[in-house]
Amino acid sequence: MSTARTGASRTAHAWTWTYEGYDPERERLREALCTLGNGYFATRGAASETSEGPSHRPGTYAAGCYNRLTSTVAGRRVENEDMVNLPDWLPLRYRVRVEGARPGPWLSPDGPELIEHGQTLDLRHGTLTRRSLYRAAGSGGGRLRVEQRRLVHMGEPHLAAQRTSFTAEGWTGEVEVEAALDGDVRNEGVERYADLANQHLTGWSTGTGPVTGTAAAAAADSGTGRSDTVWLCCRTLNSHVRIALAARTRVSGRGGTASPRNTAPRGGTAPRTETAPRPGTAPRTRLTDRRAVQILTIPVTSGETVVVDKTVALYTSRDPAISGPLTAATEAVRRAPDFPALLASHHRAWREIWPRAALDVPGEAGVILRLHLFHVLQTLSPHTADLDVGVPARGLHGEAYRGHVFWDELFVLPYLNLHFPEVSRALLGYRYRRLPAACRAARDAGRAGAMYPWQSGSDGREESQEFHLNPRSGRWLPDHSRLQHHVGSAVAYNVWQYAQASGDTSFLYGEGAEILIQVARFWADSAVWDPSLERYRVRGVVGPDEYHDAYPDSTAPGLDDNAYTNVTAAWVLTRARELSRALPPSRGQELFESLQLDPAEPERWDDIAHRVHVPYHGGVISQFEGYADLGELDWDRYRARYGDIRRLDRILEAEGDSVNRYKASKQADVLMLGHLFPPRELAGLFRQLGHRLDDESWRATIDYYLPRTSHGSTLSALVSAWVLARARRDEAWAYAEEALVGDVADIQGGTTAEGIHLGAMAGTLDFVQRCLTGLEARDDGLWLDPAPLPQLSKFRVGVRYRDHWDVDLRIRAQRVRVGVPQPAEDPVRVVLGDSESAVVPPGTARWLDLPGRDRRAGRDPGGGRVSRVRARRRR
Ligand code: IFM
Repeated sequence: MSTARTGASRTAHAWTWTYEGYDPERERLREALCTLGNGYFATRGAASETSEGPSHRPGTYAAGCYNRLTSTVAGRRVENEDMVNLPDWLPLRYRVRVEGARPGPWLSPDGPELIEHGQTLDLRHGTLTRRSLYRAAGSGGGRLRVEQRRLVHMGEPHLAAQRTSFTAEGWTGEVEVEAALDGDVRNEGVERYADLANQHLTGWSTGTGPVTGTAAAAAADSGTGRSDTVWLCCRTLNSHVRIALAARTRVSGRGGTASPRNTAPRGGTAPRTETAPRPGTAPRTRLTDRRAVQILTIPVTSGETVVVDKTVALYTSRDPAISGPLTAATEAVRRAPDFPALLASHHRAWREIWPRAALDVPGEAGVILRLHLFHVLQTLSPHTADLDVGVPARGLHGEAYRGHVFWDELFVLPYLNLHFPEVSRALLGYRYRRLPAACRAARDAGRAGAMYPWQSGSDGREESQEFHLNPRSGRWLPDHSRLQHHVGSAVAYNVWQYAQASGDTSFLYGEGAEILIQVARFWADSAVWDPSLERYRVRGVVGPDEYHDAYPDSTAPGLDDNAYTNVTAAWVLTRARELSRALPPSRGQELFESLQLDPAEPERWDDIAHRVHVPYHGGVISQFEGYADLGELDWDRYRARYGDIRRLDRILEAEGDSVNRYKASKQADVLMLGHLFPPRELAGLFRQLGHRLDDESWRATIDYYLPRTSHGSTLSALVSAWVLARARRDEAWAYAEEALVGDVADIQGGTTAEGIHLGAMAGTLDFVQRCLTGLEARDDGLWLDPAPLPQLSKFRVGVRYRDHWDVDLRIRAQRVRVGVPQPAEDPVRVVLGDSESAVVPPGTARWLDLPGRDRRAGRDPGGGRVSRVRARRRR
């Protein structure tokens, strides 16, 4: 193995992530972490030289582009909808021909010619730069130095580009380059799905040159070979989304010449056209039904650098304001400026975005947070505001969970609300447009209101699989995760949070009210009165802890009275009732009529919101009714035996046992309540339900569940850090650290390679933004209750609070500074630590002293003042 492939390492600076060396074992992880995207589409950071072999999983995904296929698993036919891996625009391979010698082999990081390799992800500018040094075969010690810079344009969401520079060192001859658009791709990014159908594309055609008419005209026009542009179009098999890519490949920096030699195709079917050799810089083309290849042979002398620019446009038939994707794509590459100009405008677009996402945290935590921010913004950018898409749990970075939308948006929207509210609103629009599907699902289940699907894709039907594979046992098992009806409360919660942060009453009273009321109706109709308990009960559900999906030895799936589900349902019912009263009268009447809402319904909501069952055992909240009867797991034994027991469910199933028998959670479930609701609000909710939840009992709950949680989801460490930051500060950092390194260190054992964990990434940003600051954006002002950790005691966040675009918050161990920029008209009212308030006029900043710690823990320390003395005008 060459030195370049050993000792591969990563170094991170404030704005760059650099990987030195080539490590085939970790290449797929790097591909995920070096993904470039713009909210419209994203491309994994795969090598352009090869797509072959187990180390490479190139992938390009357009937000919201799904297709449905049927497979046979465990003797049954199952249907799955996947985010489609689109034709690969990256391929660009090369080889050298030293003067007087035969052509060398095609060069790739997997080959023996590799001497050095490294790559740098530049977060500030949104580029990936790959650097390689190869032996030049037949040159007697000469080398080829290659540098490739790639972008997926943040300003022009349909464009991407790749500049590859070749420098001959110690030899003279030619560099032969083959650039391609490759439509021969499948969804092969996740090994567990290998038994499932994965060919989502069909109906390929390729051609050259610009296209002004229909695809048929384009096809007739193809094959002239006189253009520097090739195109490829195809469609998805069942959803019939038409996809078109066009690529323009040019030599710059030095003229190239077409070579008279033929080159063997890299696979696929035989060439349809082979253009005649000709001088000039336009490449030759070779078109097969699924590949459009451009070939360049570029003379080069020792010490000289030649540059090949590949500019690509991607459109689909889902795009607005186009006559067709093929015309749009060929037109876009025709009009696209050269690489330096594209790079400059791409930089400009990022320069506009970064200030809206201001988050300055010192040290390594800050560097990782910036990477998380980068990937969140690449998945959900300002372009998302124009799309009908939801929050894909694994970003646009891989195929895990098939690009589906879960409750993970609960960890994403609260961050976006305070920076890109228009994006949050669009994401809620995705849910609103699927409200009819959720109402149908509820009706089919014999319930009223809206039952949002646990996994959502194109049209809002339930996309959860019916069977999942346990890779440990090789068995396909029934999947009951669709019983996670709490996802509806997450949607409702996001509606409320968005409205609070943005003040967007037109949304709240409009689409938002409909969502909230229909989710409330679902809970009201799901709650069944139990006279023996004198409580309402919600039966047959699965909570956020996905391990428990049935009672031990029961043949029926589902559990009763999951505490998280019931308490959040009570919250939804309360908000729905409140909102139904607060609506402007005309809108209220309209809504009651259109939803055929009986005026008695809100009364019933209120009753359930006060009397839904929350089970307890031994003084702590039970995760669900009957939890107390489960056995204790011998955690030490399992750790000693298996090491990593995050996927305890799989371990136990492979042993012929079931995790349903044990007090063992995959992820924080009851504790999620402390993530959603600040202590005051949570205590109030429990009071409403007739229970006392004080600091002591909440701490006891945390102490009970943490040691019984395996953290088999990246969300779990985040939620644990969140609740500990308020309840057991000294213990919070260990979990915060785990949440921070979750993806960069791939701590879930290979899952990041299949796509980043977007919820956890955004959740860490929100951890700093809302948990450590105690920030609540309310009608009457910005409420702050900072609880900085010793390891994260100094940071800055800029937030957009309603009409105030750039409220600047600086947290220090003992103080907080609130700055309000000049152009605002109104001052911002700040409420600190529950009682003290200050007013910060536009153009000023104020330092406020933090109240004492004891006070934040719920006891009155008798001290803690808001300092009113340090207000000063901003310069
Ligand atoms: O939504 C999550 C769930 O909470 C844990 N398993 C993965 C899902 C998608 O990220």
